[in-house]
Amino acid sequence: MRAIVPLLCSCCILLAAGLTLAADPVVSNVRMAERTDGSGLVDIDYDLADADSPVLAVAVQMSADGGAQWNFPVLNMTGDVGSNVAPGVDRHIVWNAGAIPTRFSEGQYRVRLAASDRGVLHKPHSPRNIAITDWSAVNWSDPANWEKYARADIFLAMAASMWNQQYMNVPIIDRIKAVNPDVKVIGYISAKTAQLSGEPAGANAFWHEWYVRTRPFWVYTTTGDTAQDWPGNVVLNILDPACRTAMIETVMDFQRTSANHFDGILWDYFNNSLWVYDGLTNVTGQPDMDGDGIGHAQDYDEQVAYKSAEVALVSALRDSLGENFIQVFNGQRAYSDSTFAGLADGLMYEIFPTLLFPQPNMKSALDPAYPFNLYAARRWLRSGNGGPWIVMSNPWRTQYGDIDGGTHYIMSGNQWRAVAMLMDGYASWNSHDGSTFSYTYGWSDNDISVGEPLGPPVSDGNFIRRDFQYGRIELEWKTGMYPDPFKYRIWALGQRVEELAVPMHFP
Ligand SMILES: [Ca+2]
Ligand SMILES: [Ca+2]
Repeated sequence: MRAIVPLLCSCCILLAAGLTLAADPVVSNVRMAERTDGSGLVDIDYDLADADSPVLAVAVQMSADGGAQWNFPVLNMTGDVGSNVAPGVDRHIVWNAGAIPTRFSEGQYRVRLAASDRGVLHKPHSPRNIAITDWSAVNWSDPANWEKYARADIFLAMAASMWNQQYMNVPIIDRIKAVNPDVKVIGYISAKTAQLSGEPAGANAFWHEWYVRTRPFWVYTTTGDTAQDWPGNVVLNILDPACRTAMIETVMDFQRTSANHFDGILWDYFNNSLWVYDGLTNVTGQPDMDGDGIGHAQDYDEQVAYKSAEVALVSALRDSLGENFIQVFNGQRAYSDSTFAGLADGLMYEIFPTLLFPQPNMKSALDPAYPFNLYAARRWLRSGNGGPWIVMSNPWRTQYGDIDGGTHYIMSGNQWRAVAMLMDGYASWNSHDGSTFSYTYGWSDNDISVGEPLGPPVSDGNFIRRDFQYGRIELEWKTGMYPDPFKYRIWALGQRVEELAVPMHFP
């Protein structure tokens, strides 16, 4: 069928991603040459050294503009590439460029290799729409994690995990940024509660300090009980300016004194009124923030004051840490309140797309006629700090029977990436370990690079398409409802690189 074999310039660029211990990987003598036999094959040869690692993870990155951007699709590579490459001279990769449907003979092509002695593949992804949401106690002593988490464009981390006794004086964020200076690291902070687990002196250093400083501002219920909105989480009276000050000063002190300086924080979370988990078994009465004997849910004045307090909290943090300190909001208020969202640099959509959006929930999220659609919400946000960031995350796990009768999990992060590619958001994968509300590290099984978008998405009936420098995405609505709202296909250089059409998927 095809094709003109591309003209190529080769160039050797080294990228050793290993950071610590005795010997870092070294890539050298990278050569790229097109075969002259008309086969369309291109040979990429290189030397790989590492004095103390028997195998390395090697990823290819390519540029079509002389090295200005490394977002050219890396397709059809075989040989000494991937997770288990032994060091040695004349490592060999075969690139079947001739099998790529799109002709791309013009351009200044460059190749470089990223080698990791921590097993991390630094594959290109473009556009920049990859998030990591991990609120677990990550082992930050493991250098592999510095590399893993650096691959994202934005990382929603647990602030208390980097501000605890073990790590508060260890510059984890600097180590992550040594791999990728562009990643934004955002720390999770509670917008309205303190954890009872923070009470003991030996508890997590941040949560303990938070507990001590906010202890005077506990909310009680209409029956005098300690108000909680989730088991073990005491509600704080953010209506009291002194409470807000205590919260913000705690953040400021750790941001200043710890070795871990976040780019911003994630407020968890802001709603239009206090939400209380209805499965609480050990709390009587209703939260009563203003102490007038009327429970929050029935107290309109209290709800109005609560919403004002949320604005005051955000504004006070901005006054204290500056315009350039990123604030991302979780919670349903900002999803539908454009004025409030205008105070945020980003929004996190938790359990996306099940909160706020009316059924069909995913279709509503992308429907320009629905007033709180994702395109609209993105326009409400601040954009001066590199954003806006709309992060879609969901730890729930869904599965389907595939075309061969096997059982597969739907990788929701891949689905959210399809959405992110349309509306310039950020997709978050999850480990899907099966525990509810467990936001833990996940990554795509299929890194994709198609370059930058060339324009807005175009809709035609049940189809949405968006073109990129080196590819396109096509989405076709099914029910529009999570967990199987749409089919989609992603193409790079005319080659299908991912498709989900339950019960079929590719690759
Ligand atoms: Ca090594
Ligand atoms: Ca009240």
